[in-house]
Amino acid sequence: MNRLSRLSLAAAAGVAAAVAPTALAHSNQAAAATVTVTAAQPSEFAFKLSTKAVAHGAVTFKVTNGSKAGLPHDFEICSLPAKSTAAATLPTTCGGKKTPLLNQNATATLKVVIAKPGNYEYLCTVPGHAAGGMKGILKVT
Ligand SMILES: [Cu+2]
Repeated sequence: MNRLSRLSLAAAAGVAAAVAPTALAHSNQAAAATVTVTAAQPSEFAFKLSTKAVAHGAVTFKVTNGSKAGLPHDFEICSLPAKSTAAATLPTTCGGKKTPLLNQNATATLKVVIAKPGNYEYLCTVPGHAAGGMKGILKVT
């Protein structure tokens, strides 16, 4: 449980619906960060993110499989900060929260809470894909 205790990544779809009454519309809370993710762009075994850094807290990933080859992909955000950000050292698997496997042009929304700043790896869990380049780092400040 230590892995989970250092960072809580919570699937928050249900929570968000439950705590979003109109009374909060004028609260001072920072808006949740949204990151648009396109899998398989600019090349088949890569991800394109709309930003490389977000503030810690609630983060929503809007993921689309932009594969031109028709391959399924998914998107996982790892629960623990990476030990190193050097691409060659990034693991090809991790514990975290992920989208369902997405077919070509399919989309999914992944809502997580990243409690602590750090450099968090993301990857595709399809065997061989992360090793082929479908991984990277999101900086959480
Ligand atoms: Cu993939």
